[in-house]
Amino acid sequence: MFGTMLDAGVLRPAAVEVLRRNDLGTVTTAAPDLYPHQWSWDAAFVSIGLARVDVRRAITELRSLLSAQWSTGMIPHIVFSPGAGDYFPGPDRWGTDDVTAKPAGVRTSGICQPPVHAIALRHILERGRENGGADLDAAEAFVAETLDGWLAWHRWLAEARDPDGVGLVEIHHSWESGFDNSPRWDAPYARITPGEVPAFVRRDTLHVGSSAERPTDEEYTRYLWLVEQMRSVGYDDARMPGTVDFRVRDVFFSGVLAAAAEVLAGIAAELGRARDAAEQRAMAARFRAGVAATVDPVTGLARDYDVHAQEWIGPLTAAGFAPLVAGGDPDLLPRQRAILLGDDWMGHPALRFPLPPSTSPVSPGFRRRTYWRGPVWPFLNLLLGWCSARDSAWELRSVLRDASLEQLGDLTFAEYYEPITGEPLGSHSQAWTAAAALEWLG
Ligand code: 2M8
Repeated sequence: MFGTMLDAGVLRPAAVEVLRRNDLGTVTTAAPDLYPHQWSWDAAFVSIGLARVDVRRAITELRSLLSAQWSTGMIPHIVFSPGAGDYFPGPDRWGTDDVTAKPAGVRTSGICQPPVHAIALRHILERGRENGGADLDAAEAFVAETLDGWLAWHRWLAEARDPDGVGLVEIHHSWESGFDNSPRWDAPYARITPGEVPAFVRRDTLHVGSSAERPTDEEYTRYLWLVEQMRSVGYDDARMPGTVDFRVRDVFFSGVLAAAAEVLAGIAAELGRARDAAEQRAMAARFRAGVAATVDPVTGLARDYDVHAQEWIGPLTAAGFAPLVAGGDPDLLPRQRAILLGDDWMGHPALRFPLPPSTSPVSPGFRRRTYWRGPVWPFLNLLLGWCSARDSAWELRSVLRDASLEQLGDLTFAEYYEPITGEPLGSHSQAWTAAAALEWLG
């Protein structure tokens, strides 16, 4: 049995210490050895946790990320820190150095991740307002200074990745989803025959207890093939859809955009930017509707769509709860909450803690120890908790909070947890896990 009773007096300082040890000065590494650079959506969650401890350091985290924003509006999924530890694929493999849209002087990947940043911005503003004084001034100044950057990010997603206005964001690599090797991506990847991929040596498997916790070499070959394809067209937005073998409308990513656009609309309105606020509100409505339209009437879960195959994607994963993230629909949301709390998910009798596994335990694709194929991800529970509070779904929020705090009481701050035994897996001292603990403690 893993997991201990909550002792906030121990959990909080331990979480603060994890963020301190991952702190490179102006960026926080996603994890000390496995991920020694700044990741886009990790940075947003990290700043939520940091804001509970040090509002100005939280601001610095987002400011650093935004300084790597491409002129297109895209926020890259990795910002490499010079001199930090080895990670594969590193900047040379991404080959973005000559991309003119990338700001000079930073090295980044060439893809993006879900846009949780405006939600983090809102948290920073709230903490600044609670604390008052210099924190309030810094938070308000930061929001005013960066609003245009966050707006440009959302606009790029809406325009470059949903040019037909379907209300779903198209991704070109499963790393863009953040759910890297989820069973969601098995069918699209199975249809890809990788071309020539330069030889590679993985480093990720060196930093986990067992390589079975990570994606396979076959999966990595496909991941790297897509990088070769995108690189061959210089990451040019206009040429990507005609080039890449992976084109999927990602329902969870789209749900995040809907939620974030609504939040950014509120922030823009507070700054007196009525036109931008209206634009973000319309964007939120468009992506909420796009997400709702994917729901499978039989399972009640939202689905991704494979553009090349022109097929819905079936496996029962946590991404199916994208409507709970997107918010809005008064009929759909209670039904989704009942499913989430039910026996196929959080209420499954075998679970160590009532927390949603990344893949349903009743799904044939469920793998208890393998990364995005089954383990429980603490940062995702925090996101679902925030959405529940936003929608006054207090029962769901309280189950998520109590169980999360109990899980995190093991003080490993693991990247993910085995759902049945509660064993910590992947990297330990993962920054966004520590941040989730701080935010749950409040
Ligand atoms: C994982 O992804 C990276 C590639 O981006 C990897 O496996 O090397 C995912 O869990 C992703 O969602 C996360 O942002 C990243 C850093 O924590 O690790």
